[in-house]
Amino acid sequence: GQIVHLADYRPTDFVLERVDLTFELDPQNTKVEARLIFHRREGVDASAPLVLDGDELMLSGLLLDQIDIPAAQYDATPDRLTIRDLPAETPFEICVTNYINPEANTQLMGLYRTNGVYCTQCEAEGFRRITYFPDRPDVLAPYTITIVAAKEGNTFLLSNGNFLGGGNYDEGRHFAAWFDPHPKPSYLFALVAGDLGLIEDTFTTMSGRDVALKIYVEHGKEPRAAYAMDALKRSMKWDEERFGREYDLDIFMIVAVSDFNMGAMENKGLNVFNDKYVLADPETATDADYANIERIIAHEYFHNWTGNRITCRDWFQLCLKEGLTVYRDQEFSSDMRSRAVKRIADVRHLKSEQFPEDGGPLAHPPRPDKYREINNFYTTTVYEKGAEITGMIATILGEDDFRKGMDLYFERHDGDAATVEDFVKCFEEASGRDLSQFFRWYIQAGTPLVSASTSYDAASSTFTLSLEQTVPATPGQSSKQALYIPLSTALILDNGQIAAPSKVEGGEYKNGVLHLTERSQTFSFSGISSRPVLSLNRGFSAPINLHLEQSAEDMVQIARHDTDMFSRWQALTTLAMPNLVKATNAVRNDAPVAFDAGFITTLIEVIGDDALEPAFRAQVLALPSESDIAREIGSSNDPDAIHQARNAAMAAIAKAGVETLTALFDAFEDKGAYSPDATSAGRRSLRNIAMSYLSFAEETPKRAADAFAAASNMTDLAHALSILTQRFPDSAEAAQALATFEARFADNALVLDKWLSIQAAIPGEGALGRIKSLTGSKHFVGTNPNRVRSLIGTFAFGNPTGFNRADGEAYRFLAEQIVSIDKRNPQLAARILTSMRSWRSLEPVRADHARAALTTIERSPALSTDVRDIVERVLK
Ligand code: DPP
Ligand code: ZN
Repeated sequence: GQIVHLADYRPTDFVLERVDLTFELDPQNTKVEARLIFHRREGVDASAPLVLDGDELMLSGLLLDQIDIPAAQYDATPDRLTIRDLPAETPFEICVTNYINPEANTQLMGLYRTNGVYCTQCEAEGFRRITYFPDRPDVLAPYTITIVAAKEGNTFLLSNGNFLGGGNYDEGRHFAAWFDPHPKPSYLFALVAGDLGLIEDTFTTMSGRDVALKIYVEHGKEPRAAYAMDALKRSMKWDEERFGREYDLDIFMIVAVSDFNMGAMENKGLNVFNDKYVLADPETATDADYANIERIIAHEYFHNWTGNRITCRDWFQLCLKEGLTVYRDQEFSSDMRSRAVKRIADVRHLKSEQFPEDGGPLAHPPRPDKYREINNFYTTTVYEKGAEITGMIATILGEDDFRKGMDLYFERHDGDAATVEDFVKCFEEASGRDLSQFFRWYIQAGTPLVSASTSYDAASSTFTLSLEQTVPATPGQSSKQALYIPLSTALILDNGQIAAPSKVEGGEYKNGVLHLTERSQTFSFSGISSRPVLSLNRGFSAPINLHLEQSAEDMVQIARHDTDMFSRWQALTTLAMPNLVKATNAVRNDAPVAFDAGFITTLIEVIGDDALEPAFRAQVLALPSESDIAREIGSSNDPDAIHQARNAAMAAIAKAGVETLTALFDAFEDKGAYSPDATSAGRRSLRNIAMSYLSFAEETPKRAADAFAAASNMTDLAHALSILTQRFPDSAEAAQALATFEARFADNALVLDKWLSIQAAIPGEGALGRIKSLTGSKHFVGTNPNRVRSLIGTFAFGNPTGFNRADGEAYRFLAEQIVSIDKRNPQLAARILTSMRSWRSLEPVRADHARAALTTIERSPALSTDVRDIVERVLK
């Protein structure tokens, strides 16, 4: 793995005009014949050779314009094919033949087998595991695909584009041909062949074209694809209405497979999905599963325009398609569900996943300028911070200019492999604004800190807000420039109204948004007749850490009365945090743990307010997570103390609020048929979190055991099982429920993932032994990424006390697992290893154990580039 630099980008020497691939599928010996038409790019030296990428390939045949190329004219290694003396001016055809072994492909990159189905994954660099090719995103061409396979076991032969035709081939074999007229890069290629069940529908586009919609799943699971189909149709409609984007082929297919590294893949016209994000019914899927399916179906569909029609020039531009497409799927979910609740959930996710990445050894800009292994840049920074940046453009420009910029982007760059600069330029032109300072968001890593101080002068009716921004140093970037930070801001008066200042000086303030552009900037608001309460960064308009000295009374005022629901939630979180930090310190010092009564009273008042939607109240009840608290404390963390402190807070809230919580539990019992809609899901989430609290006020597992027995859907069943196992791990009820659950879903791997992850999350000393014994369970299949993520991933990412046990045993266990997983699936191993990224913020004993375990990984022979890249950066 050599380091690749953005600065080294240059276009290919040869232009690819057309691709024609023929596959003769065989589980162990698939023949691939690639006919590629090239011409030399204008101005390129006539002596320049054609260099194609490969990965573990072996060349079997090579023709130039249908004639054998002499051995002296080319060099073939497993990862490169170099051909010399090619025509200077005229187009020519290269025909490469090679054989690959799908069954031996455990990396799940390239062409592989999953449950008897042939399937591909090519993003980012998987296509070069199929054939020698200019495998980079700026090489676009139309593809013709012919698939030949045994009829038996391969009812469906699928690829990108429109179906051309098919029929019998020879004894026992048949074929199908596909043509994708839209020029595309190789990472969007897909092939699927197998025996699958199918559900079908149609969608009529805004210009009146009928598109055939097909979702392929394992036989017998067809009914569980209905929700995905519904989500797909809603996505198609939404993209027409919101962004004017219409689908562009006759057919759109989704295939669900059980072994998949990512969540899903947006291959042109043939999305391949991890089955976890397609299959759902009330008995087997939780509300969160339904929401994820809706979101990811939409995400992959939206890529058809943001990613496929307009792709990336190089992999440094990954956030061009991912940040924008996450922004689009977030907007979609907000329109389908509750916007405020969606925003709260997204910010919670951003803070708990992206902020630690940005504040640790793996920090990188959303648009990095170098990488060693691109697979390691499918990160929450590229995706979620990328989406936040898009959202900030929308905030700075306002809705109309943002839409104009998007329209211009689609119009100007359709068919292009574009850059982030191209994208931002469209918004500059559409709005007339200079976004050059704003662009720093893409190229500077680190979460900015904005410190705010305020004063009010009654005599002049003036409110003053002083802001100062700093961006912390991150690996490779010691000094940073000031960012352009849009801060949605309101001054709230005594009567709850938002003040309308007569004049604002010190910078731009428009439509409720302050434009902070200097390192230090003071805004003064005139005509404010009484001291207002400041509500800053409303809706989390910028992804920053905010330090604002604000009295508890002011925060309570926001929590009770702000018109912005996000701000109300944020005020309560801000109130909670010092309580949780103080309690953690008390636990560590064996001092009594106490909580501010005002905070608890306000919280209980808000959750008891029936005027508020249940899903919002559930978000209010969900305290900052243990990792949020660790991040707030920053250094020398003791995960056991944090856990105890957070539990003590839940117990104190449960004690003070037992009547309200019991009333919520009783009032929101699910009656009637299950519906996955957001309102119903919100009612369930409020009732379930109330039950979690009540488990802290009760001595026995009775309530949870009864709820487990009474549950009529997976949301309630899994939640009851979580409470039983987390709160009463040694009870007979917990053991019984685990056994019942296992027996009832013994043949449903996706549900058994929940059984694995619920157990992997049980805190405390016993966790490691439990994990070790579960790795021997017949339900744990080490080659399946979903199983590995459910058990090992949940343990490492989602069980702070169990994983960070003080003797370091769990780090050593993880190190062994990483080295072993790496041998078959480097991408998966590297991803799980990122769970160690915050080791330096642990107290010294744990940190030493963590370093030692990481060092054993680093010294292990034959590491993949994926794992080597992560372990070296984490240790640096
Ligand atoms: N399939 C992944 C996604 O959609 C990578 N493109 O984000
Ligand atoms: Zn994506």
